[in-house]
Amino acid sequence: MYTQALNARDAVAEAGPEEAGRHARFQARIEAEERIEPNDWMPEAYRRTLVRQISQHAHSEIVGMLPEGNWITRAPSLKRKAALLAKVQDEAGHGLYLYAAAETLGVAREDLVDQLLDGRAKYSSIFNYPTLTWADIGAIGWLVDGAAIMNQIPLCRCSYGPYARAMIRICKEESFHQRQGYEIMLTLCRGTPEQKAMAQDALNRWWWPCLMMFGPPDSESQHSEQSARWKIKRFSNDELRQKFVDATVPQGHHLGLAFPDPELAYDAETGHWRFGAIDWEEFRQVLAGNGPCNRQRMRQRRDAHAAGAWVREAALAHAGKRARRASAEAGPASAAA
Ligand code: FAQ
Repeated sequence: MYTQALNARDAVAEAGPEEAGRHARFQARIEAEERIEPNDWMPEAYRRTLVRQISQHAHSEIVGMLPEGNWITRAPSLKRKAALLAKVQDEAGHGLYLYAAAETLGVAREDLVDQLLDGRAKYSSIFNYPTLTWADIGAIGWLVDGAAIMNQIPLCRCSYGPYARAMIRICKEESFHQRQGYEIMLTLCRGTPEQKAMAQDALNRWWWPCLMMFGPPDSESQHSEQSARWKIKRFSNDELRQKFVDATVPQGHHLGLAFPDPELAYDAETGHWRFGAIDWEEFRQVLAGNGPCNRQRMRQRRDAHAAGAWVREAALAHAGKRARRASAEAGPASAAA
């Protein structure tokens, strides 16, 4: 992290006074809370950071459809099925807004998708865990969407305009997702002892992976310092993790569930819930491709991409036909212009 920041500054210093002036003016705009727009000058490292984060975020939304997608055909009622179908479609939409936001930075969506499919790009660790029972759909909505909102509300104020604007709509939809998940958990917890046990089991399996969603501890986060300086990140990984724990623990207690952490305790002095040590080795393993479902998720994405090739070809052919028809109707004058 520190090294990267030094390198960025060294590069500016080496580039000469004109370049240094451009960087200083850019940073002044950031400090003044101005939004940076696609046609504005920006440091190459800022552009690359955004492409990395926005594309990984888009991939997460797309891969994130898979664990819940498994339960669309097995939802326990028509109402639950309709809500889940709509939620999964929302996630596809989020992926598309985010790819579009990344494209404003001069990258092609096809290249970003290739990076995901050939394993060069990351997506959120959380989507490498299995959905074993219906209660997992409740836990994903309550906890995974809950964690996503905690991380994404500050991104609505991100310095890059297209990303910030995409996040506003995404957050509105995520908060509906979170509530539908909590309502599934509430229904299970008020149901039979077996249903409550399913909810407890889902919480036991999802709690720790959800805490990992916020990324490595601040002391090991490579990008945080620079991203905070550029006001891409407004809170650190650890700050957001703590906010999530503080918001979620009372919700779990309201459900009558116990958290799988014997060290979880309210600290009246700080007003925060203290929690036990996160297993960062598990996180590293999941990022390295060795989580419970990494291989299955990537196989499903590659298969879906291959199966959708004819749709992309047909859409391109249709767009080409419309463009040719429009230019023929406009006549030779417009073709000459
Ligand atoms: N999983 O230096 P930092 C959702 C990587 S969307 C995998 O701290 P940064 C909606 C990180 O990329 C969930 N990789 O990095 C939904 C970096 O690797 P790199 C996704 C992770 O960027 C709900 C390296 O570790 N949300 O859930 C993870 O400053 C339900 C070092 O880390 C977003 O993407 C992880 N958990 O902070 C959908 C939000 N954590 O790139 C379906 C936007 C870290 O050097 C169902 N992203 N890494 O190779 C962010 O806010 C940030 O990118 C962080 C990481 C906070 C995730």
